[in-house]
Amino acid sequence: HGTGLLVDTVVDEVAGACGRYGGTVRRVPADVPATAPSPVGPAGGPRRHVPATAPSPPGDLLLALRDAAALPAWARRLTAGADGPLGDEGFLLAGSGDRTLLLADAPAGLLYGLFHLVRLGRAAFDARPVECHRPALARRMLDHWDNVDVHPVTGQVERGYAGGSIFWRDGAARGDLARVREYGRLLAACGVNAVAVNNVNVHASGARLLTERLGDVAAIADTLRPYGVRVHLSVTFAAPVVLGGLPNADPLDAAVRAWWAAAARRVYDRIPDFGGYVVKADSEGQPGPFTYGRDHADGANLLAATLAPFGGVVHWRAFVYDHRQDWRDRSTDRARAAFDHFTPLDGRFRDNVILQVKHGPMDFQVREPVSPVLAAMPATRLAVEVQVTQEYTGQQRHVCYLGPWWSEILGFAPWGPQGPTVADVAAGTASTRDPRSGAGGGRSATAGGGLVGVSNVGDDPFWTGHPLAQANLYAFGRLAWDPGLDPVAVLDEWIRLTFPPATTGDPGLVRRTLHAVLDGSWWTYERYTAPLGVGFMVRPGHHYGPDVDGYEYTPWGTYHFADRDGVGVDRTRATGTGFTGQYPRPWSERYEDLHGCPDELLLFFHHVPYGHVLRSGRTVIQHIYDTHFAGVEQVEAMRGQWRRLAGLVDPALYARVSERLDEQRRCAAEWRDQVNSYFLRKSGVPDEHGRRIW
Ligand code: GCW
Repeated sequence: HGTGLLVDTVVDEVAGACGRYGGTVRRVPADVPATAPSPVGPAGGPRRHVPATAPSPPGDLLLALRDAAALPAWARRLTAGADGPLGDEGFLLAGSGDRTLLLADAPAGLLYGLFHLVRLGRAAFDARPVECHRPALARRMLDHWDNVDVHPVTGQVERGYAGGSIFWRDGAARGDLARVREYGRLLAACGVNAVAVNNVNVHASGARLLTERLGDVAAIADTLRPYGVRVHLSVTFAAPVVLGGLPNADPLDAAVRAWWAAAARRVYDRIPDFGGYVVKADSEGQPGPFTYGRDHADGANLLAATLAPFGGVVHWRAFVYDHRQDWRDRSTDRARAAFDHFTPLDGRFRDNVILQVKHGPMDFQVREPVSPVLAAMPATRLAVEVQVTQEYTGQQRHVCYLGPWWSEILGFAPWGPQGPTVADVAAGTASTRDPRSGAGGGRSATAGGGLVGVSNVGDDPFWTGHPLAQANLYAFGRLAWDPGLDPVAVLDEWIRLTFPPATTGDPGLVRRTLHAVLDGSWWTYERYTAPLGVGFMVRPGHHYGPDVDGYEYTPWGTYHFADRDGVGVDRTRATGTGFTGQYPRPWSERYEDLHGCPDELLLFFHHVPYGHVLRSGRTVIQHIYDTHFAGVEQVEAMRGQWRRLAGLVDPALYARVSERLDEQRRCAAEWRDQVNSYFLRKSGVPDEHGRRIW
């Protein structure tokens, strides 16, 4: 029942699926007489129009909008008592064994429900009591770091490892809207409902998407809309100057305000459901309010005020730090920067400003503590930003399933195990607490900002370069919908949806092998790269492969401070940068305490001698050697496991993964040998097991 683009999408999807299995689809519009022919014919399988009162044969699946028409008696019986609201995107599922019912209050709910049925497969038609599903996070968004022009340093897609952009090529829209439509379908199947279509580093052509190239954005929005995906745009804070010819972009200047207000009106004329802006301001050289002596709240509120009448939001990024620091200056700590800049502004942002906070205080490393900003701004809408694109986790040449990492982040409880989690903060359901005193209680926070991921998709035939990196895209959407899901179960869904079971031989082999390769791959990557949370040690610029001292004497604020005696960054209050004090209790105490600090973060918080004994009982230096040898062995094992799938999966996919696993093995060995040799040479401490170190 019902009308509109989204309903048409659902009908198309159902028709396509039923057509494949020889089923039939009947569309019963509530808004046309029961005997009239269906006004909108879905593409796909066979269908006929029948009166709404026709009896449903066994095996039926009924999809309906709850307020569109009276439900048949059997459906009313199945859902008796379940009449709480489902929201814009939620759905209800119930089944008697021979009839299955999917209900939603809005068309997007039907779409998500339908993809849920697809995940269930045959089990969708089992008898089941009423289940209600609603997303935990309202906005589940992917940011594309896609440039419109090919940028001389960062290329078509900044930190993109999957070919070119699906939206832009060589300074213009690609116009491949069929691909964009497929992308919308993919996003809806994962649960993603928003995308920003251009890089947060806004270069000249990207800036013009807001004005003369708005038509290109509108075409993408039109194509994604049927899948419930809203489009957002990264804008430059200097737009009034670079696009509008104004002398300045001061957020308190009346002409600047008028310029942004007119820009917003033009955007909403073309794209009535436009999501809003993403802004990287005063960060890594991007323009911002600091130029005019204003702060981030002034800047964000200016834009937010112009979007508010139309229901848009501003995603203002908290990734602000001094990228020109003097490496000799030990008092400046990049990890502190976001907290120091933003927490004094808590309570000053408008309701439609979302502060978008990277999950860790540094920069998407394989291991970091959770950003303390997430526990320190109770009066601000906060979004958590993760990196689906694998800039620091193997660049989609290495297998690295990030579901377990995101799950750990979202489940982290900054106020201790009884308190709210990071997912609660992103959902807006965390209670407010004073982060420094750790005192509990308080009113419920404002609406949350959701989860944002930097996209890992490009025009590659497998979408993500490494075919197995698709699992990260899928897990991102699923964990944004329900952060409590088990990441291995999510991976299992992806495997079952992506790889049909073998029809001959061992039917479980493909699934078991993919689990063996992917389940622990994040920990494997961690083992052969930078140890114990210290981070970086990557080749500057492109960030691929090892370079232990690559960033050590640079202005970027990412140091490990290894010398002949020890390694790590002292971020304690007692003797270091005081960063541990940005956390509420109990973490401020645990991180401060050399013996309480979790091993995996030890070198993030402490500078220790090589002989320091970890909670695991091993010394730091022996841990470094052992994990680096083990990491490479695990990659070798992954390669062996994968080889068992020759002939069992698509040959092109098999070849692509095989070639990447070879590269992962090569690169992991390079990491092992450079890291181990570096620390052997610095410390002079031999490996207890006498293994070869260069
Ligand atoms: O991790 C760093 C990347 C930059 C990126 C920046 C950011 C878009 O190396 O490429 O710029 O973060 O998040 O803004």
